[in-house]
Amino acid sequence: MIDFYYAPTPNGWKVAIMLEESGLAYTTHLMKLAQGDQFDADYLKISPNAKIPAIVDHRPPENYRRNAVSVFESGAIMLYLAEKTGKFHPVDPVGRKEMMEWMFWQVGNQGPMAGQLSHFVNYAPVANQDYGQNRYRGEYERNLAVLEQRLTGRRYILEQYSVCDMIVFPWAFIAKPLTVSLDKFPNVAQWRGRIKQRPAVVNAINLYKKDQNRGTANVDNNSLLYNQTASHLMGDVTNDD
Ligand SMILES: N[C@@H](CCC(=O)N[C@@H](CS)C(=O)NCC(=O)O)C(=O)O
Repeated sequence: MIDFYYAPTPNGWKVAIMLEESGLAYTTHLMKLAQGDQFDADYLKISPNAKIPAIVDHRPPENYRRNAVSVFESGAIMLYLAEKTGKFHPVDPVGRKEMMEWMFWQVGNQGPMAGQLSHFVNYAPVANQDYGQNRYRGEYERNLAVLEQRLTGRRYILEQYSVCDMIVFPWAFIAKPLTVSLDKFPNVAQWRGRIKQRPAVVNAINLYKKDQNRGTANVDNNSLLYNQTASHLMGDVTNDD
């Protein structure tokens, strides 16, 4: 059994997709991020960066020689689960190298840029939106261009559907709410449509959908989530501070 620490966000969906696709048994723990569940002392032992997603696997592979294994960071979780199940990852050296390239590209480029764009589109004070929105829309679109070129003549990022598609999909899925049209990126649009209809992906996107933050918690009313400092991890900060 796997404990899955989750909120209905693009980073949460990545792992939800992998869990659904691979048919592993899991228990979802809905994390109320606006209320600060991510700073709970017990959760920080699992996920020291105070973010979702994270997992605890109570039946890790034997060679771990542990009764339970925790994993944080979406890329690390996806690779752990791919290795554990032997599914959705290439094993030949070139395929494996390419998988690593696209996984690291996602967690180091597409994800952070999309996350910042989302911040400035959805949560930043109106007076401070412009510079951030323009910069991160440009970066988000630049990353879409990288993906567009990779998908030329390909159905998936690697030879077959893999953890790379699962990890890249969520932030492309929400292009429209991020104020970006995929009209300029036809390969991405087709790939997105192909993945969106997979039953496992539908289940993942619907997991606790009603608990999505649709802008109710924002910079003006939630200092826990939007004005984080070192004190959030080292001191005693509550939403009333
Ligand atoms: N690099 C991390 C990013 C995770 C992340 O940013 N998670 C967000 C939700 S999408 C979160 O937990 N936010 C809570 C917070 O910032 O306090 C990953 O890929 O797992």
